[in-house]
Amino acid sequence: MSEVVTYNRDGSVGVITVNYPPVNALGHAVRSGLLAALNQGLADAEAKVLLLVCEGRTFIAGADIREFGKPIQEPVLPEVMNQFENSSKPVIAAIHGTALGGGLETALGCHYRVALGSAKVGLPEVKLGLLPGAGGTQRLPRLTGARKALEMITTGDFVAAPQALELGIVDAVEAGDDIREVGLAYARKAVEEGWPVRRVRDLTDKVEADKGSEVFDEFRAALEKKARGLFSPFKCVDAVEAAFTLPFDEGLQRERALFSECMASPQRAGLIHAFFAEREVSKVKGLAKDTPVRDVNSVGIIGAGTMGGGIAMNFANVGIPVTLVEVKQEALDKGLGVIRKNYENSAKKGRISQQQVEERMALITGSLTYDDFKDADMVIEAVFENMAIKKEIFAKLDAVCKPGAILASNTSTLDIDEIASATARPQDVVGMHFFSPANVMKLLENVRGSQTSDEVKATVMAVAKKIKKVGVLVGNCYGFVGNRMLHKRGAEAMALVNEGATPQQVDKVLTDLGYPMGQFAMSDLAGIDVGYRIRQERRNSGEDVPLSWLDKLAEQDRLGQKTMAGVYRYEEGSRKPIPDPAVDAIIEEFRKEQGITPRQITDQEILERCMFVMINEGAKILEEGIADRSLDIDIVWIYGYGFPAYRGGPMFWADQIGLDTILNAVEKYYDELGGDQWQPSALLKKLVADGRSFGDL
Ligand code: T1G
Repeated sequence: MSEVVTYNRDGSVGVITVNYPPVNALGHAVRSGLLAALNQGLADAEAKVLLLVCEGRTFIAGADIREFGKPIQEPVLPEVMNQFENSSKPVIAAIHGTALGGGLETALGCHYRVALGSAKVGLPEVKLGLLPGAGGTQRLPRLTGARKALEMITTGDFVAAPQALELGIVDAVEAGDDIREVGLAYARKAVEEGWPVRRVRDLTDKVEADKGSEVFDEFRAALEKKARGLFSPFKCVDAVEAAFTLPFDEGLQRERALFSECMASPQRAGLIHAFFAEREVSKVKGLAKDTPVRDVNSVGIIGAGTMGGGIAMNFANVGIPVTLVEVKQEALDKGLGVIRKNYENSAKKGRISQQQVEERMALITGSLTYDDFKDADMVIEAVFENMAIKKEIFAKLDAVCKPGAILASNTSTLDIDEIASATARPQDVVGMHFFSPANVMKLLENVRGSQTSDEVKATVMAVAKKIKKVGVLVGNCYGFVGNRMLHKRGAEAMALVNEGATPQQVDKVLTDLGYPMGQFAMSDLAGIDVGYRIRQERRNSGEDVPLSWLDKLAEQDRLGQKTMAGVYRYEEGSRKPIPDPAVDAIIEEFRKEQGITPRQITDQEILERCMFVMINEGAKILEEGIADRSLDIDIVWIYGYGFPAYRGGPMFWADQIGLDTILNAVEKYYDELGGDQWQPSALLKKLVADGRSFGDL
């Protein structure tokens, strides 16, 4: 008998218990243990009904994702399901926590399902580039009908127990929190009342009702927009459709074939890499797991602008009071007004209640004085990207804030050590770089200064989790990880237009790769003046920053969406970027001034120059220890800039392309274009020489 699955009898109920922390995933030991326990239950004459229950935090949460990509070991899950379904004795699944993927499929292979009121169920395989591969696409529709099954399987969304009851996915929802007791009571009832074996595969009414339905093509059409570039959502529709066109066993075969297609796709590899990477980044290299974390029960924020207001909302959303300081009442009122408007919009969309709007607004207190920060556990500065202003602010904070208060800057590029030098507590100073809009974007790029204490590092990572962000701890350099790479991409994109490409050609190459927005549409969103100010600051500090046609736009007040014209033009009430011949003229004039003869530029060159320059910079970031692992860079780009998760992040994508290909291109552009950005990274060269990848680091 395996130690992860045990069998025992309680009266006339044979109990199969899974105990495989952390989430009872269906690893090989669990699968073979389930079969062994089932056979024990079937051989146990005293057992009239069998009960499947799990120890720990949750019912089975799915296949063991760590096994993917490795040789499959018998028994495969569909085989386990078939044996449970063909059991001569009724089998009851008792669900608590989250029954997901293969976990829900296991429950669907049983004959009855009882759940705690707090339980959730779902088939989230699509989020991993897969589809339910153990009968879920054939059994779920037999309980819910086509539309609900398609919704659940193509979104991967979880369904709460009460709704699962309504949909027929579970047969009963019980109060209480002891799933074993709830399961046993339900199973005893089945014994007393003599419930028969009831196989989901034999249910036909929903199949008959939806045979020939248009719903499959309706979902395909909707996915063309929502799931652009993705592979598995469309395979999900094909698999569910088979439940309505084929007999059950042939439907299972169809599902298996489609599942294998998804398993083989690079998108599955990318999405699973992203799944684990998102969890790995919270385990900071060199930071002991038991590093003390300071309490953060009150937060101060300086600056009630777009960023400050958005940051304030993150804390109010989780019940942490915020003091929001501005220098002028008018700016403070405006900032508070924007926050309220954002909450009211969420209420209008049904995302939060009106009561929550008021509760959250009540947690945000406006102020015009730093004195109101004196009791704050953490203060976050969110003002202009100007070092002098920031140092002045941090000196004042150092004087006002209590000992042990964490002083954080939301700076997106500037030197944390220099900011810390304005205080007597550099060990308490840290960067917390939020991404705009701060109340929406999931990434929080936490930046350690050279003197930032381990406690402060651990605390800002814990705060990221608390405010439902994905926190990544990075080192201190110009632009840290995200913007340092973004600036290289931006400079190449600008140069490509100088040389002959159009802005829309460059943007299309990037959106075809899977970004939600191209480089220049993003510049229009952020504001052309933002980049212009940064370039001017760098020019004023003596850096050699080439002039560009974008500077011309800024100088002509074409600042982007906020002026209805930037790189693109915008119509009233619309954010849709429309190419503007006036910009083509500005670009042409700039080329003439610079003596540039425009040339045809291929999409491939645009892709390589925009993306490989970033990867080369990412390799330098790893060399310098600014990022500890390539997966940290992947997560920064997925959650900070919308890099498509199905490609796993820029560094994972580079590994899939092959680092030798990347290096050859970098060396080619270094020869052709020169410039530090194309100087091949030493690490990249070493990895290629050793035949290794970023993922091997
Ligand atoms: N396999 C292996 N490890 C898993 C896992 C899984 N399915 N799910 C979670 N873990 C690990 C995770 O890496 C972390 O490890 C720990 O458990 C806690 O997770 C045939 C093919 C269940 C809602 O997609 O959504 O079934 O970091 O930090 O926030 O059709 O984990 O502690 O070492 O996320 O409380 C389908 C994925 C698989 C569910 C819990 N199932 N998991 O969230 O904790 S494919 C899923 C989750 C499949 C079948 C197909 C969440 C959670 P460590 P956590 P959490």
